[in-house]
Amino acid sequence: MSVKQELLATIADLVQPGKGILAADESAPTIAKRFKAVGVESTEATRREYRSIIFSTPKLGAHVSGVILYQETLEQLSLDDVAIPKLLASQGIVPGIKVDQGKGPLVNAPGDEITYGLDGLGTRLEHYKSMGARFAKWRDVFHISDTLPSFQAIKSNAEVLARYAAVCQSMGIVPIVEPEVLIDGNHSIERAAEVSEDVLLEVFKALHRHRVDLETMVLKPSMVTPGKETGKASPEQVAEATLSVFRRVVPAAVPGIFFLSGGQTPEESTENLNALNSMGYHPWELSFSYGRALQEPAQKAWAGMLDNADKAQAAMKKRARLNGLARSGSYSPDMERED
Ligand code: 5MM
Repeated sequence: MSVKQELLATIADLVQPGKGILAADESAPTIAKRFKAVGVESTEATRREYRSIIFSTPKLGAHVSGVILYQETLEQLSLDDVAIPKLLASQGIVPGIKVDQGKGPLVNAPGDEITYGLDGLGTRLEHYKSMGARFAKWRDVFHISDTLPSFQAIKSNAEVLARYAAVCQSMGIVPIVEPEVLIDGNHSIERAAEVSEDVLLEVFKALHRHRVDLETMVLKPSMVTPGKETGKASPEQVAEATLSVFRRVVPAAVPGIFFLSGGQTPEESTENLNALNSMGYHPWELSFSYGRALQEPAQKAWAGMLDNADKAQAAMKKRARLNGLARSGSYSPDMERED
C-alpha cells in the first residue's frame, strides 16, 4: 500500500457516519486533575484500570471510530492483558496518539503560549506506528482577551502545527490538527468568532505552505461560543456563529471537522453538535472528538472501583450513542432521560 493509500484508508475508517473520536490522551497532570474530581489518586494502575474499562465498553465501535491515546496507554496492557491498541482494533476502533509535548510561554508575547514537540517527531512516530497508531494529534492553544492572541502567537503556532502535519503524512499517519481557541474569559461570541477566523485562516495558510494534503487530515477545532464567564448562547447561535466562520476559512477538501468539547458540559456539547448538523448541507462531515464531554459521566460512575465497571461502561456508551445521533441531527434532549 502506498503512503497515500494508507492515509486514505485511515480517513475512511475515522470519518464514518454516526461515529466520532474519543480523546483519551490526557497527560499525567490532566488525568490527575480529572481523577481528583472523582476522589481517585492517579497512578499507573488506576489509569490502566479506568482506560481498560472504558475501551472495553461493549460495542463502543458502533459510535466511536478512533481513540486518541497518551504514550503510556499505547504501551499498556488491558486488565485482560491485551495490548491496548489491539483491544481497540478488536472493537473496530482506530488507535491514535497525542504527539505534542505540551506548551509553555511564547517568548516576547506576554500571555500567549506555544506548543512543543517537533524535535525528534519522526523517530517517535516510527515507534508509535510500530505499536499500532494510525493517526496522531497535536494541540495548539489560543487565549482570548481584548489583545490576545497576538499575531505572533497565531502565526508561530500555525507554523508548528503545519510542520507536524506534514511529518505525519510523510509517514502514513493521519494528522489531527487541533487549534484550540479557549473558552476561558468574559469575551463575546463575536470576539470568539473573530479570533477563530484569524486562527483558522493562518492555520490553513501554513498547511498550504507546507504542502499538507487537506484530503487526508482531520481538523479538531473549538466551536464558536461566548467566554465561560459571559454566559451561554443557544445551540442555534453557536451553530450559526461556528458555521459562518468555518464556511469562510475551512476548505471543502477537508473531509472531517471533529470538534473538541473545551469545557462545555456533556449535554451542551451534544446539543451544539446536533444543531450544527441540523443546519443544512455542509461540505465537511461535522463530528466530535471530545475528551471531557464523553468521559466525565463514566469517570464519576467508576469512582476508582472495579465493581463499578458496568456503570462506567453504560455511561460511556450513552454519551457515545447520543453524540453519534447528533452527527446527523437526530438527537433530542429528551433522550438524556433514557438509559
Ligand atoms: C483529553 O485531553 C487532551 C489532552 O490534554 P492535555 O495535553 O492538557 O493533558 C486534550 O488535548 C483534548 O484532546 C482536547 O483538548 C479536547 O478535549 P476536550 O476535553 O476539550 O473535549
